[in-house]
Amino acid sequence: MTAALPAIAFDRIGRDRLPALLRTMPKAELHIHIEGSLEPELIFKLAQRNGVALSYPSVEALRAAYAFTDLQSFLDIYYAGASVLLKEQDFFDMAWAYLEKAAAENVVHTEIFFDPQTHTARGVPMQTVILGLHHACQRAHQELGISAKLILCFLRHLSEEDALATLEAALPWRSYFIGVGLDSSERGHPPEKFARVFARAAELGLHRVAHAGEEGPPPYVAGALDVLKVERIDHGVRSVEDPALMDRLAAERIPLTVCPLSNLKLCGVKDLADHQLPQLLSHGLVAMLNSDDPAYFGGYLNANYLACFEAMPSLGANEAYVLARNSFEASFVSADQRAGWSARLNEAFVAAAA
Ligand code: ES4
Ligand code: ZN
Repeated sequence: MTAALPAIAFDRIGRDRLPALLRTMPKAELHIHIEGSLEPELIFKLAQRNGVALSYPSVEALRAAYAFTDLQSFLDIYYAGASVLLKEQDFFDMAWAYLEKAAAENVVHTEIFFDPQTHTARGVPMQTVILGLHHACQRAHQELGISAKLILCFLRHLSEEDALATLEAALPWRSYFIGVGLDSSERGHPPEKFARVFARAAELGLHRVAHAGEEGPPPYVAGALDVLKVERIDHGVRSVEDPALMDRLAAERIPLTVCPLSNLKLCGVKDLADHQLPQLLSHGLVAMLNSDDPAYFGGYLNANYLACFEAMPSLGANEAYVLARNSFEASFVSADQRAGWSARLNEAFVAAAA
């Protein structure tokens, strides 16, 4: 339950005050691939520390290669970047760098995706991956006051057998992650391919999310709901192509973790002004903004909020409030935690409107 205000009437907060409000409002981030937070500088530092050869001569040359045409063109370079991660300390350093940035942007809660198969396939033990990330989350909670949880993602371009084996291999650290997700190349890999592993995750009491409707068609969104029994859809922007699906998402209050700068960089939309976000919001969907792979897509969470509010004239203070409130509603946390953050959000907006 979200702490309710009688009506949302923050129109009196002028557009000129939105950038500061967007930066300072408390919010949750629910769609961030930790390997996508690896900045070129850290890639080079870890490559040197671990004696890994990179195919780019410099940080600048690597960054210059970040010109993507679609999801696959990005994934190729993203998996290459992750090849520098070998030791527990590497995973810790990567997550810590993200958590420091998130805390500085007033992200009070984050649910972080990680791709174990990207690492175990290179011979990195599961324990190395999970412990490095877990210790960063634990320390960030203590020292930065940010709540951080992990979601284990399966790579959909690999087989379901591989996903099942990955889930079993992670079970010794079951208490260190709250759910499972599904990412990587969407087209040609429908959700139905992963029915058994998601059923197993449900049996284990894990939360379930899946990327769907990023590049894939609306039936992939419906399939993720019906077959994988996911509680949230990651991206889901192509749902706007199916009016019946839009009605269902609104009626069932299925959250969509929308990543606008990602969609822009991967050419899902030509311009942010063309993005589906205003349609999703006007249909009453539980959408919020997220950074996806911030080191690759040109910005962290606040950059996503600022760019959208600048590019989309229909977004004002009411929408800012709804997006942040949705981020808490969609979080996998206790009702008490949600209520606490929602109350802080209300205070911030009431103060801004006074
Ligand atoms: C991803 Cl943007 C995106 N889509 C699907 N899988 C991913 N893994 C990392 N970023
Ligand atoms: Zn993603």
